[in-house]
Amino acid sequence: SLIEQAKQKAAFQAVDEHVLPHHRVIGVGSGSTVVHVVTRLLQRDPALNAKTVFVPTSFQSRGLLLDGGLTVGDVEQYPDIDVTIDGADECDSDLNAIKGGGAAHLQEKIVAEAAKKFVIVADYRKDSKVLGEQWKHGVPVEVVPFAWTAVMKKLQALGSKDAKLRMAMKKAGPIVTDNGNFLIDAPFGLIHEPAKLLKDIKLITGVVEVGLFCDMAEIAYFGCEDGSVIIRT
Ligand code: DER
Repeated sequence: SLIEQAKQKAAFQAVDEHVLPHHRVIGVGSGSTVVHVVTRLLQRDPALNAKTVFVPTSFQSRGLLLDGGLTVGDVEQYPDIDVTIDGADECDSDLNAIKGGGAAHLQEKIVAEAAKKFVIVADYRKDSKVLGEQWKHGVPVEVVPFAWTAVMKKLQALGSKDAKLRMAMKKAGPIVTDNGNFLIDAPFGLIHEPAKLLKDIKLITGVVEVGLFCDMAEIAYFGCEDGSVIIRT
């Protein structure tokens, strides 16, 4: 599809330009765009990959790396990551991002922060001026399960309309993250001050992590319908 081709173009160019031969520890995000990141990594010289440790951010990304025969390590053992590449649900013009569409934003944020450089790869649907323009599912908020109704009330008090506990599709009841927590998707309309909203949500008791990545990404690659790639820094 045009969207998959756009994701692939962005992912391939980002890997080619930011995963360098001297790098030894690479963080790998979660979701569908990073599938193309791993595909490109597997096209590198096997001798280079043999000297490299890849740090996943979910069972999904761990599975991609293991299926590719790549060496997997965790951020506990490898706290100094050369570069982390990950997708996003939406970016604004300052490269603040909404993440967590794939329910993986806690480990993703930890692995992104541990990296010297954080690179976003996405298709054109994620390229916005202001957060909330295109992504209508709200800010993903990972919460301690028994606190979810208390957190929900505080999110509504912060101005979120129609916040919802994320329900599973092929499992009865709510989604449970790789970390054993629940997720609330909290819409806030257009988010003109993402850093302030991040702080306000993070301070709610029972919140584990918030799917707002502010002032973290150094560069973003957006694959376009016509096969071109827009690069924003
Ligand atoms: O859940 C996540 O944070 C993913 O990285 C998500 O933001 C991007 O997923 P996609 O590449 O499948 O759109």
